[in-house]
Amino acid sequence: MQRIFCQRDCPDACSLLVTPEGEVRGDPHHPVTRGFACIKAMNFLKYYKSERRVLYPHIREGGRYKRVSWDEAISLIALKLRSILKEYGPREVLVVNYSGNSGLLSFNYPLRLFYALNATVIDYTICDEAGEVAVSLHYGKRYGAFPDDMENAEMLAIWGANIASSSVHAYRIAVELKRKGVPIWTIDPRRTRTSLLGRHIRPKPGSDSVLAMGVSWYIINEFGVDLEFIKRYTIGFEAYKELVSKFPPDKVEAITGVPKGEFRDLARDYIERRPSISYIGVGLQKTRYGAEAVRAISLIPALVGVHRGFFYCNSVRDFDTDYLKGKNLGNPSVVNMLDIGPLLSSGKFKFLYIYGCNPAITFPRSDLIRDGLAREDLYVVVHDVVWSETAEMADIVLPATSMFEQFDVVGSWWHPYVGYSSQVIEPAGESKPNWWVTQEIARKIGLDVPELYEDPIEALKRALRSSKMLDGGLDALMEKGYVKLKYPPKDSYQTPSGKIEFYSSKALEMGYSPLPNVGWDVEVDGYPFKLISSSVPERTSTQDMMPEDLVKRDSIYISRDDAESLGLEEGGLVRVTPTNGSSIIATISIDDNLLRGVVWARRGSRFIIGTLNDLLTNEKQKIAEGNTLNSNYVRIERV
Ligand SMILES: Nc1nc2c(c(=O)[nH]1)N[C@H]1C(S)=C(S)[C@@H](COP(=O)(O)OP(=O)(O)OC[C@H]3O[C@@H](n4cnc5c(=O)[nH]c(N)nc54)[C@H](O)[C@@H]3O)O[C@H]1N2
Ligand SMILES: Nc1nc2c(c(=O)[nH]1)N[C@H]1C(S)=C(S)[C@@H](COP(=O)(O)OP(=O)(O)OC[C@H]3O[C@@H](n4cnc5c(=O)[nH]c(N)nc54)[C@H](O)[C@@H]3O)O[C@H]1N2
Ligand SMILES: [Mo]
Repeated sequence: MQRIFCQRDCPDACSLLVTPEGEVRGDPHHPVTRGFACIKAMNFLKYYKSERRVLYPHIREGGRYKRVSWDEAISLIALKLRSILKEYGPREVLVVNYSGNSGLLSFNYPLRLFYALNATVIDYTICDEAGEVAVSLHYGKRYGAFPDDMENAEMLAIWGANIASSSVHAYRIAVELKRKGVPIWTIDPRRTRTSLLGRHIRPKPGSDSVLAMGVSWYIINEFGVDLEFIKRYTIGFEAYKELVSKFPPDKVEAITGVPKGEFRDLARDYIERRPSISYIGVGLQKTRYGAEAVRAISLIPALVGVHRGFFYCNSVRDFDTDYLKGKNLGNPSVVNMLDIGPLLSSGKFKFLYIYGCNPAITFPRSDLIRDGLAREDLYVVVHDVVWSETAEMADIVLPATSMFEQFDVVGSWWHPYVGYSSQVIEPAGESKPNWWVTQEIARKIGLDVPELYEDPIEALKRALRSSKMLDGGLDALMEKGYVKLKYPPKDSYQTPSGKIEFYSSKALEMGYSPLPNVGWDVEVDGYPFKLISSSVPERTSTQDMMPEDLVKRDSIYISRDDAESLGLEEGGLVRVTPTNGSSIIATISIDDNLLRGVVWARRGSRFIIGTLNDLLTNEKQKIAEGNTLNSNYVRIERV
């Protein structure tokens, strides 16, 4: 049996076996995959063989796509690129990439070309980055609990994550814990499969930093903190205590909508059931005060004396990704990816290269992204595995190999294993890996920079060679398949004081509040519904959609009470209008898992008219200019 490591942007980063019959199985020997794969993986090979595959390079001519050879495609790209560089300068060349393939090589290597050109690259703010910065303010490095810590937890509190969908191997651990009688809490405005595992707290979306204050209030004022731990491992507790005192239970109840008895019980479990783990999801972080909520939740374990008793993102690694990206090759301009829609639609940029990303659906103001992609004076090249919504608007579409058809090094942002993924299937059609395409473009425009042509295995070797976390570098990975990284111990804190900083000196230095800046989303007059969205088990973001799925349209989900008060029935048509001036038309679905005042849609939704992300703004959080995809309010009317 042959093995690959899944290159989807998912915490589980599974080891997948391909049977001689062409079936995908979870590797029984991998310590986290443990013999089972998600529903997406079971369908991968079918998906990659579907009609959606891009098999050959295509150029758009008179509104239709025409197959061309790689040489023609690359020559045309080089011609365009050269003339745009000459006429408008390198900053007008933009590269957009993100989470299509999270392999080290696939993600990073193509950027070398754009660094060398001094073009414009993006700042990756659309997912979890703000929360990562948040954790680092108090803890130094961002790592927290690993799967085995979760397995040994006496209590699990899952904040703003639906792991039954987004991390099925974490979900399995949670199921095992439940079986052992370990209390499981889920903090999510929606009822989900995850929340059915135990007790469910349903805050108003966007109010988690306040809820974390409420939990901390009970720990500090009623159940008692671990003073020994606080003295030995933290600084700034007095200031933190004062902040928490501003959020007594009644106030927290009023803001979050959660009865105080509920978060009091949660607080008691935090103190009585140690070690506990707070699993902090990306969902709650995608709000105006999302990173602040991550700060406040991550500090609860410090009150009760558990070293790094949280999980948010463990992807901190000492690999030289700057080398893989070619950061030393130039000094590109950087724009926040949340701003791409407004920038493109206002005429900015003349050449756009997109790989591993589907911004026509996934970026906020996706309506403006599509307006931009349609511009006559913008040349758009898309390298993708399938005919994505973005590819369908490109001037040139290039075929990419799937994760089974290329090699790469794959890490996880949850577990500590890194794997070497081999090519196990012949590339479909004329598809090529990401690194190959930008090498060819560089060659055609005649760039005299050796790093642009470096053998990708050599590049990986160099990027891994100085790692202290990975023993033996790429050679060890290739020989063993996967290696467990050595993370620093849980009780080492890489802050200026060497302790957990309740009061963060680094935050002060960066212009942020040294204590969590507790806040919450407030309803906008005339827009009574909060719109949130999240992952679903059968797709990763916009991937895994079969041709027959694409014909269907998604719905907007609403609570039964709200539907009744608006006179809406299942399947009825509505117009949804956000504060940003756009609007969409969709069918409505009644969902008993929703709170009043909250509407939900699947990530990547495409409606009868418009898409989900047309409804979002590009407003940013203060911390790391992170996204606020879950902080939007809308109006809903029958049509
Ligand atoms: N099957 C599948 N797995 C995936 C993905 C996928 O698309 N499909 N995507 C991957 C990626 S890129 C990511 S980033 C992760 C994301 O996975 P998660 O971390 O689980 O995050 P989300 O799916 O965004 O949202 C999870 C939950 O947050 C809740 N939520 C929304 N707003 C709030 C709030 O203000 N407070 C609280 N407490 N909860 C809130 C939603 O109701 C939802 O149930 O999953 C990864 N795994
Ligand atoms: N409303 C709303 N919007 C969201 C979110 C949300 O929760 N709600 N979540 C946000 C989050 S967390 C994320 S991570 C982003 C994800 O947004 P994107 O980064 O756009 O991710 P995908 O939708 O998976 O699209 C990736 C594309 O890469 C292609 N691809 C896959 N593998 C390869 C490869 O090896 N090479 C090349 N060249 N292409 C490849 C896929 O076919 C697909 O078309 O979406 C964000 N958008
Ligand atoms: Mo993400």
